Amino acid sequence: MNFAATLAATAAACALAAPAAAQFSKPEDAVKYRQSIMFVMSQHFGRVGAMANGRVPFDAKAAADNADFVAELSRMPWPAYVAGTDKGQTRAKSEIWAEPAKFRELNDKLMAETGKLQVAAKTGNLDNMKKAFGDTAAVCKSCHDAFRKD
Ligand code: ASC
Repeated sequence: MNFAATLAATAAACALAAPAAAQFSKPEDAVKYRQSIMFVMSQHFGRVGAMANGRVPFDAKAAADNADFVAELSRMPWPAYVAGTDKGQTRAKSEIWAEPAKFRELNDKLMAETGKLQVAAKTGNLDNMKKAFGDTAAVCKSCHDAFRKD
């Protein structure tokens, strides 16, 4: 790999590895923050899904715009899984903190798959988007199955 390629690869790796952390003055704020992001992400992902599943007509511009939001939002929740915030109004399982490498791997997978969804939505091709939507939803589900109560 030449220097420019190494630099680009390092920058990309850092972008994934170090999401900007928000500041939380109390544990409940970290819980509320991550739940808020997950909620907004689900609203935008749901709009892509409605098109992927044929519930609403495919609108390439709306699909691309929503997929952009999903990809951006997918980078945000992880720093809010602050140690000790598996108590109170949260469905986060303690396994998140007991198995951090597994949790981290699924965070990374979500960011990777939503990146692919973003690219797929931009092609304007419904079949591409359906495939990427399914792959992304599968990552949502595997993380929820492992790390979310009920
Ligand atoms: C959504 C949403 C989730 C995921 C998940 C995919 O739209 O709110 O939690 O998709 O259901 O399996």
